Amino acid sequence: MSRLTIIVAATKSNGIGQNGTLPWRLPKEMAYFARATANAPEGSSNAVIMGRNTWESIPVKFRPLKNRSNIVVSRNASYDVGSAKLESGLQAAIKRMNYEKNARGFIIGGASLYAESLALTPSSAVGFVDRILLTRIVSPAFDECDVFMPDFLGGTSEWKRATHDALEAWVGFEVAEGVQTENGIEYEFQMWVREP
Ligand code: FOL
Repeated sequence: MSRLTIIVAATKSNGIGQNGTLPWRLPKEMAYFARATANAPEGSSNAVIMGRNTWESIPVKFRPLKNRSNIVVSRNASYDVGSAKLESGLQAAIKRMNYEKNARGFIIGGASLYAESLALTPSSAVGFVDRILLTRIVSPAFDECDVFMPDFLGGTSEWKRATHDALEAWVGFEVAEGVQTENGIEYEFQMWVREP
């Protein structure tokens, strides 16, 4: 069973997208995403697993995301992902990540892959999401969002927030602490963990 990490930027109502794209432009936040997902020990690389809509949302000039193994999930076996890798489902994508011996596996979206991966149980053998790198968009509310991440913190959630020191230790670089402001948008870098 491999441990997986979800990375996501979401509003307080869990909005993550609008009209097939990100509702905000946050260059420093995007730089954090790129660095956190690409940072791997010398001689190894991480995998980023994404759904087909998320793949299409990445500007052509940035995909496949450099210095990472890009695995795209689509039920359409003839869907063209160029030099990225195509898998028919989440389980197959995780298996590929495992035999490629990637250092870390990140689920980078979107809504349906977040929901499906959060629902994996430790006994499901292939993988389990035990960490979420959440960038919480504090304000504005972005009420126009039309796609949402599941409310993983609601109800009797087993998720616990890690300290900022633990976040930096895990990603392997210094991360700005507290509420950040970029383009008038307020957000915070957080890490949440749960035990298998
Ligand atoms: N998680 C977080 N924290 N922020 C995000 O923006 C985010 N976005 C996605 C998934 N998880 C996220 C999915 N959407 C690129 C574009 C959209 C996207 C993910 C990545 C992208 O172009 N990334 C480039 C950086 C480009 C740049 O420097 O502007 C990369 O190399 O990662």
